[in-house]
Amino acid sequence: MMGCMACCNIGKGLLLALLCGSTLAWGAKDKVKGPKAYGPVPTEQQVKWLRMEWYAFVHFGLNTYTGNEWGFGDESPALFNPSEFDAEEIVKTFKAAGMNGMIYTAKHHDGFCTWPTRSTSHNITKSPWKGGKGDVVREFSDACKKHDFPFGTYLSPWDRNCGEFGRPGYLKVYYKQIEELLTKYGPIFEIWFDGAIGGDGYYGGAREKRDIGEADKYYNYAQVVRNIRKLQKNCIIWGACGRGDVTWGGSEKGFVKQYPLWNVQGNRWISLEADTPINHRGWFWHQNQAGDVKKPEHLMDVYLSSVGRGGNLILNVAPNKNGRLDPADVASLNAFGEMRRKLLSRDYALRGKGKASSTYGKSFDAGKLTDGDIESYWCPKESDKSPSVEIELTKSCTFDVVRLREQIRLGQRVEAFQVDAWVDSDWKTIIQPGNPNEVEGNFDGIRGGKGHTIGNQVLRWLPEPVTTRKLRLTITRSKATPCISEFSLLCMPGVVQPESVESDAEEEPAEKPLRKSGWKFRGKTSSLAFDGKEETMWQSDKCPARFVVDLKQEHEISGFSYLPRQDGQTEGMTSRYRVELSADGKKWKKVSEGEFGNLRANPVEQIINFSPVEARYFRFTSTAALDGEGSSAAEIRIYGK
Ligand code: FUL
Repeated sequence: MMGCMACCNIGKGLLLALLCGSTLAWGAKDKVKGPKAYGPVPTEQQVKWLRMEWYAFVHFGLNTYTGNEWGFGDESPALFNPSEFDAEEIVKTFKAAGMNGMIYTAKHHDGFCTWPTRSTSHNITKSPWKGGKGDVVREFSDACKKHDFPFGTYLSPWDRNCGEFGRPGYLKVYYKQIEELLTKYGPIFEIWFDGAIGGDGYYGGAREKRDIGEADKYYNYAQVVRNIRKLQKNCIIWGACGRGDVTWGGSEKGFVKQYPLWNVQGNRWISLEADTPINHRGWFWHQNQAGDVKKPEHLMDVYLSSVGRGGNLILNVAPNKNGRLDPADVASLNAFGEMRRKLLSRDYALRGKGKASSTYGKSFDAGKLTDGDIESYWCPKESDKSPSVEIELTKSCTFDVVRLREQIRLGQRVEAFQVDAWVDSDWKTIIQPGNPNEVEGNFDGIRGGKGHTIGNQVLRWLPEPVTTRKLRLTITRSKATPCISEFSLLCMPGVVQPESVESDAEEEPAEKPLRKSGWKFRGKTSSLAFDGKEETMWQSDKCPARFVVDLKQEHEISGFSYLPRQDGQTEGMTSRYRVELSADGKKWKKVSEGEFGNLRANPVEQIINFSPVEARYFRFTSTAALDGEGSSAAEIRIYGK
């Protein structure tokens, strides 16, 4: 097995990888044939990709300047001027935190291309930055090359700028963009095809709604995938209507939607990638995001419920208007990076002695679980229906995280496992075997979860630390003879506090939310959007729908916030709004109108600021809403003094 590992590690290309894969089923010394692959197996690229574990997402474009999450497509390229942008600095920051690559949004839904593309004039050559000679994709990809850091790109299929969007004409534009990104910037480790597939937009001035019908057909993803394989065969394809190598984890909170997790779709291996922004405000940098950064301990929960369930994690850290990462975001990233490093720094099971209920042969003996070699694996006899291994550690130790890995090159097999520890002269179960019907969703099971699937890796954080010198692993259910490559015992470190830094963003809007006192609400159930409770909400059965709040006295009003419903439903979430103010409740002044983009996938609070206006009455209109006929709001706050 060692020979195999060496050739895979140095990654000498496809031929070696194939040779390596074909010897996998053989024990090197005794030539005993191991089990054949079961079900779909990952490609060499998918294996490599899974071992990256986590990397950065970088949302940076015109939205950084407008405060939008989804630009409409009519934003001026003149806004883009990140005078202090330093790609190398950003790459170094990610690398120092322990991340293993980065993916940059070369084009988001607003259609603005941050490289000098020939496909559309809506691009960076029209921006003042570097006198129209700038190229963000070039700077990031060069910096990544210099620091030996994999570079990937996100290219939104939905393009709210292009007049041809939704028609065949757009496809030429889009295909050209894919080709440019895959031929001019060196190796791309992953290309992202976002699922947001259409709706309203600027579309060259038409300002209308465009429906593309079936996305898979419209984009002809079957052909797109074939073309990408020709241009860059090692590039991992995200999405592409299920034709890619990797698919969405299912939330934008950073967990893969459920555990047990199977990397199988039909007869193909497909991996999951969980995505989330480090800041609670959204994917792009926002002026008012300060202080809303996710804490390192929360990021650890994210890690455990993405990587720890067998997927990968892409964590977004967005540059600000100057092109620099926000110090508050970096502080949290570094602190989490340090926690992860500590967690993985020592495997207490390493070199432990394993005694298995059965083995296929010497090359697959139980010692393979603790030899620190990710390629070698323990495999019991096919006739052994409840295979187990007793592991005696080199000395007694205390741990609270158990990590297991399957040899995924032979397919995913294990459905449930159990771990016992020898404590006080008896076996004590420290991980109960999971039942396939008990599904962990959200952040469930972070501590004390059960033993379900393993796949690339599973991390189970025990309810409390265990001290022992002897453990037992039992595979209680498996679709085929299990092939387990690693059994590790780790220790969760204490929380690392982020360095105290000044965020570049402003704190909340300069003003605080107004205190509700004697307010009168006109509009059925509208008071429920002001009761401080997320679980109750304003709901109207129509859209547009509006309500009025009488604040009983004049205030200088300078903003408001909208929290969409938090109950997991999307019906009635306001996607377009209008806010008007009035001194007398009769004559209204529109102070803000716009879009709350991306609420379906990322239903976080939206904060909108505007120039202060003296007013007593506040009128909120939901002018468009998601799903169904109605409108809703979980909480609304009015800012001012
Ligand atoms: C979503 C997009 O709509 C968001 O704006 C963001 O880019 C996220 C990563 O994917 O589908």
